[in-house]
Amino acid sequence: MNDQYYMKFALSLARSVSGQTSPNPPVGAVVVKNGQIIGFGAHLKAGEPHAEVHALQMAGDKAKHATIYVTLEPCSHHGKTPPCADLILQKGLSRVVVATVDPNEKVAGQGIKRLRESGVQVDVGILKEEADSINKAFFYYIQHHKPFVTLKSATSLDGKLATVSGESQWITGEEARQDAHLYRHTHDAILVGVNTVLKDNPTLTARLPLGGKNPVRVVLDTHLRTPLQSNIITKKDAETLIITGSEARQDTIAGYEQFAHVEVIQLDQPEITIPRVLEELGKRKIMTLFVEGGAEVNGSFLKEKAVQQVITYIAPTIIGGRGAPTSIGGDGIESLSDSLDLSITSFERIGKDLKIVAEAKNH
Ligand code: AOF
Ligand code: ZN
Repeated sequence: MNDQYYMKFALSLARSVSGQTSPNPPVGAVVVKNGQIIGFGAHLKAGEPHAEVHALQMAGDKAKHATIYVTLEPCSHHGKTPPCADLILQKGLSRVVVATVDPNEKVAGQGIKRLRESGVQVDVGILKEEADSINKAFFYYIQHHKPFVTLKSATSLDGKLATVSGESQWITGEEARQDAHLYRHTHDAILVGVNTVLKDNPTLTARLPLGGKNPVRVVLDTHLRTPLQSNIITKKDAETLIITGSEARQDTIAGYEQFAHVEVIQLDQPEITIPRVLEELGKRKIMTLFVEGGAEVNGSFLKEKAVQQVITYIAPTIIGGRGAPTSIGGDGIESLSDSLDLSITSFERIGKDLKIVAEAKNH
């Protein structure tokens, strides 16, 4: 066995809790001594013990002189939990293998420094790329204090979101729709425009065979047109945040706020702008945002280049029609140099459809 082998295990632990630790990162840790795994663990939820704590607890007294593999630098700060670097020193480990450094300004190399200063061997950068990819939303959030945005769309082969009459249910198949529900489960919030609420009356919950964690439902609704009878108001299984402009009426706001799971955020400007929306969501510790359109909302995210990742499901069907909407609306751009440049991270077949995941360059 080598370092990569154990780090891969730690990374798979981290990956398995991805989406449930916000606003904290998903982290995995594995303790090894004399070629045997004596402890492992993952950070399960913000506010709960870090990965190292679980792994070291499992290892018990055997942790002395052992090696710990951690997917993220052990912390050095007193947060909701005491510093993991101190725990590692207390337990007498002799070596720490770290995949990537924690960019949180409260840590940022201090954890590694403290361990080294106390004579522990620390090796950094084992499977760094994989760890960085697992941590991409956390890294983005900790740096920008705004959510990492994933824009999802489901279109026909010719890029249409609906027919000319607006019919869109369903272009992609059942498997692709299930796959999208998994993303709802792993995201902190899901966002739509009021037109989608009016047209489709979606519930926006994560409906998975084994149950799921519902994201906060966010609706952009400048004039408060969300009906009190819509599913996002009457179905109380998730929180609903309605973002509105400064001209919305106070009595209409009060109508929504009689529901305990509904909150209205009124901006101090008449129009809803995406940077202000992201700022408000960031303040509410929303680290990941799943944007499910429609075309105009998608267009406004694109205009601000406020998109870090794009997930597109493409069905093998052709709809056509000059007036049939494509997944991105808005005013469009004149010059190709203003387009959003992406690189494809994966493509696969899901049921009858194709799924493409692409990441914005330089996000
Ligand atoms: C670790 N191991 O498993 C995780 C770490 O509020 P707290 O105390 O939970 O601290 C959260 C910060 O700790 C988080 O922003 C990130 O910098 C780091 N996360 N560190 O040593 C872990 N989840
Ligand atoms: Zn820690």
